[in-house]
Amino acid sequence: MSTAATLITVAPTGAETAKADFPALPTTPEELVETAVACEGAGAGLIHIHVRDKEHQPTLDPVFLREAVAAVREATDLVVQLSTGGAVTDPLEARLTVLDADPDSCSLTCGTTNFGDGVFLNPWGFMVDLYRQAQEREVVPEFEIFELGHVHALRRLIEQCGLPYGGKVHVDFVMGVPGAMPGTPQTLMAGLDLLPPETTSWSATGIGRSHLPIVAAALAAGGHLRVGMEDNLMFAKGQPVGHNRELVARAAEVATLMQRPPMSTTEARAMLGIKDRRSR
Ligand code: KMH
Ligand code: ZN
Repeated sequence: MSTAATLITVAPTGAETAKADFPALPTTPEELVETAVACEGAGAGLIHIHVRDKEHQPTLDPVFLREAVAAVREATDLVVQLSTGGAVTDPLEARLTVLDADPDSCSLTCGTTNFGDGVFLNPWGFMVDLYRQAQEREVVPEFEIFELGHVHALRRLIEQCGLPYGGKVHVDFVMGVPGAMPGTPQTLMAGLDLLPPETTSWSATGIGRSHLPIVAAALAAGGHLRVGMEDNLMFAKGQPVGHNRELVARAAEVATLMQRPPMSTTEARAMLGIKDRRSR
């Protein structure tokens, strides 16, 4: 597992925050592209996208998804990852259709979890369907871990279905969701101990106030980082995030101090085994 440079993923929008509550959240296509360009400039290598409709509501509309993928691909060299998690209210069938938008990568959450007041459903059959479709379409999944048991489910998935397209296994720990595993270094270390041997890289993100402790713990343990307004709306106590670029720039600064500077998009594509779709 190479840990020389750091992959910084930006998750700029998510499905949980309302535009009316947080106007700086990028929700329009123009804001998404502007954010992607700025975050690439600040050191991001991958963008995890949730799309919003014209009323700023989360949507899995295939037209919006395709347009978002095309626009970000046109404006940046970032690895384009679409969320298949959507919002907790999205039906499983609609979440499977996300792959029709031909992203480079997709999220694949390795089990059901409490998610605030809701339940984020990822039954085994859905995980297998999504994984097999991603393999067939040569889309690289990022395995999302919200609970420690999800790491064990990932083992089972790989045992049953083999490796992803590209042969790399990249895992992302999403820590500190209310009702799911806590965002603590101790929990991260327990998760790392359970990772399947096929794992080639991993990253972590801490929700809310666990953000900075998880940045530090992940870097110290040789992992990569995910940051962004999907996970964290406060830059510091009393200081809301003004732009996703601020979170990427701070992560890049900490990573550089730790002798783990941000990875280029070329390095990110190689590390994750991404198929090149850029010339289409
Ligand atoms: N919005 C959450 C319910 C993902 O993007 O794959 C799910 C989520 C995970 O954000
Ligand atoms: Zn997401």
